[in-house]
Amino acid sequence: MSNYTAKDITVLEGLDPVRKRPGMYIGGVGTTGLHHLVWEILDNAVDEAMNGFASNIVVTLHADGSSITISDDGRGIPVDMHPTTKKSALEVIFTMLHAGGKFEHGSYKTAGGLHGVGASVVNALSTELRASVKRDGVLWELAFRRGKPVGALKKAGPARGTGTTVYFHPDPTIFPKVEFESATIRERLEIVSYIHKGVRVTFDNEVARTKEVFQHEEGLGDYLKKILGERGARPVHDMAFALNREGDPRLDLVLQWTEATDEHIRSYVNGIPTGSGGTHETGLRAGFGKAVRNYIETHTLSPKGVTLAAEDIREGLTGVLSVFIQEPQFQGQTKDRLNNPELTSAVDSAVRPALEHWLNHNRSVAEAIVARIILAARAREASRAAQAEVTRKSATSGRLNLPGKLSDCTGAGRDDSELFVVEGDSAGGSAKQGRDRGRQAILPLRGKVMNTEGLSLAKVLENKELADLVTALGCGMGKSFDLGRLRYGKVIILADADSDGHHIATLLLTFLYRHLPQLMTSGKVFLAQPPLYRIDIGKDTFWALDDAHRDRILNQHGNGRGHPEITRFKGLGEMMPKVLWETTLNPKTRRLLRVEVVDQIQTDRVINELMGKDASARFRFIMERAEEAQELDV
Ligand code: 1YM
Repeated sequence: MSNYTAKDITVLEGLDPVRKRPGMYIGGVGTTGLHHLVWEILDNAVDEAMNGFASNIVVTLHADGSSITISDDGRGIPVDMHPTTKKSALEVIFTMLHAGGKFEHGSYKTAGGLHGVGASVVNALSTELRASVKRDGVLWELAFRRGKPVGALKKAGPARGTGTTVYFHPDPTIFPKVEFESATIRERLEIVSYIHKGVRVTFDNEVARTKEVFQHEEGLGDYLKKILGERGARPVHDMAFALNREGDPRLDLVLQWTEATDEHIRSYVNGIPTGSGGTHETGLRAGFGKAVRNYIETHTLSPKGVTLAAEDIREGLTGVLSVFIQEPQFQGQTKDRLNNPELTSAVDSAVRPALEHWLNHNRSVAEAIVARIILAARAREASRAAQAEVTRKSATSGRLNLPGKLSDCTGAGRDDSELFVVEGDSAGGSAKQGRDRGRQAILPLRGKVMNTEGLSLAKVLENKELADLVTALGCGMGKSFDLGRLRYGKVIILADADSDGHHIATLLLTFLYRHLPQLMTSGKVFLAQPPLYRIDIGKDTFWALDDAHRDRILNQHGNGRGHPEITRFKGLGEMMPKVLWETTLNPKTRRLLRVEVVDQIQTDRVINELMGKDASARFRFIMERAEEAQELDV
């Protein structure tokens, strides 16, 4: 291919058909058709860069707004004599339809222009076209009017370096409006610089008197960063997945899962944007879908109680796909959907194994992605029911009715206020009397809270206790969750220090983790630590959280100070309001545990495994995790 000779060129026919029916060759004579002329010449320069011979492309939009010059520093279009036509190769390329060695031979024509007719079509539809070639130390020039050569190929002088420059002015008798849109050109050039990494593309806009240089060493990786920045989407993993496959089809891909709620994929075929997707995008979705599912199955990360849908895997996914194919077929109103059926399996079978391999070799990244996907699935299940709940609520009353058994706080700004979710009515009574009513609210829950693991939000909200809790919190749930509407600064679970209490705390945490996960991850959920023992030694009183704590206190303070008096509380309800205040409620003396979700996948799995089994094991697990997080002395 690099040893091009004139005999490689195949001649088909002259340019009359192009001028007679321009729409057949460029799709139409409107703005899109007009810009096709630019893309055709640009594609030839880009091909030269793609094949490794050019590294600079300059596009100049001239001051008249209707003429363009494109140049590259490649080998220069060949100028030698064509044996059968006795014309220079340069002339043949610009005057013969479907002419060109590279279209028919091993090196493929990658341009995405309609019918791949290239330079001769642009020439046929231009009042004036000038081609100059620097090759073998000579500057060659050949000019055309409406597709016909004006004079012979001439040596215009000596030349340093090599390259091709094409100037053209579209024919106003063909195009109703000959005015280029600089934004359209700029956008295409920028994309070219992302798709063909390293190539330096300059846009010299003489209309606006601006000059821009686009060059990206990281190619699509840089493009992805730009898209993430523009969309304000925070990645859920550091390293993006990147795939670069040479061959047919050539395929370049970058993927990154983000916290955004929608999917955002941009795709290109031969450098042309396919805004309506098509067969290549279908293959991409099938490929990453299967890769992720395989990974989840292989590592038994499937969440219980919820089935992963394709939309869960796609949620927050941001990516760019670029493919190069021989004969693209475009479809749809705006011809921006790829229709080549073979591309679906080609892209699928390229993406799936590569992504699966990458996930398996980047386990922490993979786990972050899987956690993101499981979260999406849970939120989807939750939102369906939440939607119904919101509808029901607003149908029955215009505003949120606070539950009757909530003893709300009377003053305090929201950040200062606290909601204590308390087990049982009698404990609720002590807490209500012992609290600082200005800033502390009490919501008593009757008896055991239901186990919500694996339940849909609709089922969960049939439970009065939990529905009341959600109402009191005020922040909604599922897709309508809004942390800004949370009515309290802290949500504190206050349960007995015994195993029943632990069970209830666990059930509540399970509910919050599953159905209001953002509340958990925002660090607003706490566990109160009521004492299990009161220990009086002499004049001193100590409070112990559990047996071990009791023994430590006795060892430290009990020696030689008379007989310690130990009282075990049967429950919070037994505690005098004043004692409850001193030990558990008073911010100056109490200890709170902040509940933190350190590792979502782990937490998800363990909650699944533990719920339904031994309650104390569950609680131990949650306490351990809570203690891993910072202990608070408020
Ligand atoms: C501003 C537009 O057309 N550059 C360009 C075009 C060609 C070559 C180099 C080239 C290609 C080959 C060999 C080859 C073209 N050559 C042909 C044909 N820039 C622009 N730069 N030597 C030079 O592919 O073998 C068509 S375009 F047909 F001669 F090969």
